[in-house]
Amino acid sequence: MKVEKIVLRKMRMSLKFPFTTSFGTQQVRDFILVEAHTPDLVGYGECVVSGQPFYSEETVGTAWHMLEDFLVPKIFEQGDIAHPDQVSELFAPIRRNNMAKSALDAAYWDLYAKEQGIPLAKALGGTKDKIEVGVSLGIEKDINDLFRNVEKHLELGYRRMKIKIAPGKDVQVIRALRERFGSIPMMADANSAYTLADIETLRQLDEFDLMMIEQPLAHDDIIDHATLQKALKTPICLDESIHSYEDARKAIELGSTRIINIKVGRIGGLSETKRIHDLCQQHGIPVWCGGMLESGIGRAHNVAVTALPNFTLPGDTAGSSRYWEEDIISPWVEVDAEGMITVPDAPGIGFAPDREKIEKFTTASKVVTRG
Ligand code: OSB
Ligand code: MG
Repeated sequence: MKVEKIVLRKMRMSLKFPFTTSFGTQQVRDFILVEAHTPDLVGYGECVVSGQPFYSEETVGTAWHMLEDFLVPKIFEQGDIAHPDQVSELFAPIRRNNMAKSALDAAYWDLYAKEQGIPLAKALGGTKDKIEVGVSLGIEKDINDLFRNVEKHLELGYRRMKIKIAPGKDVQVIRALRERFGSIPMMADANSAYTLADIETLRQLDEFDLMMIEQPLAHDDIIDHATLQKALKTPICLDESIHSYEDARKAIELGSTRIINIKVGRIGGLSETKRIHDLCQQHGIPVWCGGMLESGIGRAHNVAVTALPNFTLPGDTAGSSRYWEEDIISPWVEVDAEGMITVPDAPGIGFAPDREKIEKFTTASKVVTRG
């Protein structure tokens, strides 16, 4: 891939709604877009950081620094990159900063698929034409707002409801939803709001037949989760705790998780996604694709990875219109009445970037040319 120019863009978009989790509320989405230009084609990647280090330690500022001062220079020092797997290999000596790394990995994967003239899903080894999706619903002050949100997304066809929980907004909320909506496919995501001292509360959730409880305990834990899993019927799904193939291997070995939420940014890219996907498949651990409130670019990558065969549970990749008044791709990611997204068959991510909208939401940019 003869990349001659890499463009970094700081982006700011506003969500249609404030999204509240156990670690805070966000409505403004600050993130970074990466473009890898050859004379003929452009590969796109989204760096799913946010303005604050609450979900992970990375922010727009730290990722910009890593991209500008280390990752882009490293790519340009290297001769030609023939396959996108080489991007993560090249970055391996640099510790962590996975979201920053992932943005370039994703741009090279898109570019690679475009050069091959095949959809990104195919380039990754995807086998599905359509993917099944659910929706992640934030914490609401008034339970009636949550009821309305669940009702709306059931009507739209979404295949499962993920309910954000936090201490004081857990057992009562899930019970109220079960009483109102019956046995709909439902799960809870705690974003690390509990400790083993809360085991009784977490055990009470067992009664509601949830598909899983996502990341109940600390963001960096896999030991206490193993203890908790032994005390629960409901499967635990790890999100924040898994940053790599090695993390996944150890968590599986310890019995800390029965399902893994794969977020491409959190684990450092699409090549690592494939490795973790394959590992989980060998161990009978289903995976699904998590979300970071992505713009259309990151969303398109999520659609592509979900075409891999062991993404057997509905992901958080809701349609563009759930999040945005204006998205930066055309067409938008759309969910049909059965809660499915059709995997595009155009080359690369298969959704055309809307250059006008990209410019509109760019707050700063930097062009780096191969020296
Ligand atoms: O824990 O999965 C999470 C959003 C931001 C940070 C963390 C999480 C989430 C979501 C939203 O749950 C998923 C989405 O709709 O993109
Ligand atoms: Mg989560």
